[in-house]
Amino acid sequence: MIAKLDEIFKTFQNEIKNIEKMPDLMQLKSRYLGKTGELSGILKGLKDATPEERQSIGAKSNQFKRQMEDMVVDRIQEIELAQINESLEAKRIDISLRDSLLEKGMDKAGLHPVSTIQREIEDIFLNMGFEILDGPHIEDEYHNFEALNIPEDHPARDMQDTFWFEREGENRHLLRTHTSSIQVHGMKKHKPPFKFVGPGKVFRCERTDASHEMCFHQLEGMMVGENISVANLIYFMKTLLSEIFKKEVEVRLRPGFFPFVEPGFELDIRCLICGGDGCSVCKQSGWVELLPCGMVHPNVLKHGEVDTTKYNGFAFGLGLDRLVMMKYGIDDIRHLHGGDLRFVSQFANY
Ligand code: FA5
Repeated sequence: MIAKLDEIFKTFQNEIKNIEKMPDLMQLKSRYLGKTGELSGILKGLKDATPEERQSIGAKSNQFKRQMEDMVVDRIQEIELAQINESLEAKRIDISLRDSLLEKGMDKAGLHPVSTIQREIEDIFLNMGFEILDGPHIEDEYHNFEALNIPEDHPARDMQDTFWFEREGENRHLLRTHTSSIQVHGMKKHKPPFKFVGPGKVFRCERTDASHEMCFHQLEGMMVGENISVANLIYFMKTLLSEIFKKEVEVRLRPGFFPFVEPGFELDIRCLICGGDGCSVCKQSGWVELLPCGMVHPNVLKHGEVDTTKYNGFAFGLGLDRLVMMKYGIDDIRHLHGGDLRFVSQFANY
């Protein structure tokens, strides 16, 4: 029986070496170590053996059993490692791929037109001494609404349909509906006088059409100092538009209501898609809302810990996507974010 045990162990050792796949290994394990396996067969035969034989065979078979179990565990690890290596090899990034892309003429990458215009505007404002600030996409009620003079239950909250995060209680979180929240961060960060712009994505739960997206881009601007006037605001807005369009564009200023500015204005641009005749972008009005602005409301300055007896300021919120549409004559905002490379590559300056 001892010889038989040795033989079983030897053939097990030989077989397990050649096993490459997990199901085969499990089969081998049950063939040798299972309830009806080879080792159990030996142990069952012990009933006819002498007590001494039983003891020595029992001890040896237990020792083999343990060794075989250890070998199975080791082999499992080896097979798993081989599988991981195999899949890593299959998914390996081929850094020489560029050559094949080159052959297909796909070697170029460029900026999205919204990014290009954002950078152009940042440069214009940097040259005028403004700083560039960033703010989080996920905001709380305080920064998006309350500190901007839009308390809870204020009807102005309905002007911007909001994506809320599911959580009850005070100061709930949301996806910022406008870059005006950057005003609040900026005021907390600086002592007046200061001036900054803050570009970024904003989110609104609204139905899309030729001029409305759910996720679009704004660029906020804020200037706070002594004796800032509407004339200063108009100067900066005019400089911005003439630098962007590199030509005279017709604009109109009309009263606009935003709780965080007083007085507030809507700066509209004559629709460059239809030349003012009326189209789906300007909703047949001939004008496109582009640049709401106004003098910062004292309540907002107070939230920013600005001394309102000494300082005042202006703010504006430029819609970047619509600006791109006007600049390049794009008749539907959805082209901009549809992910069609054939469309966006027309605007990339490689
Ligand atoms: C605001 O978001 C204010 N925070 C702007 C502001 C800042 C006013 C500072 C005063 C002082 P409004 O909701 O109008 O305002 O949006 C500003 C601009 O974003 C619009 O003029 C338009 O160009 C653009 N815009 C608004 N909604 C959309 C939309 N759904 N899709 C694309 N662009 C949009």
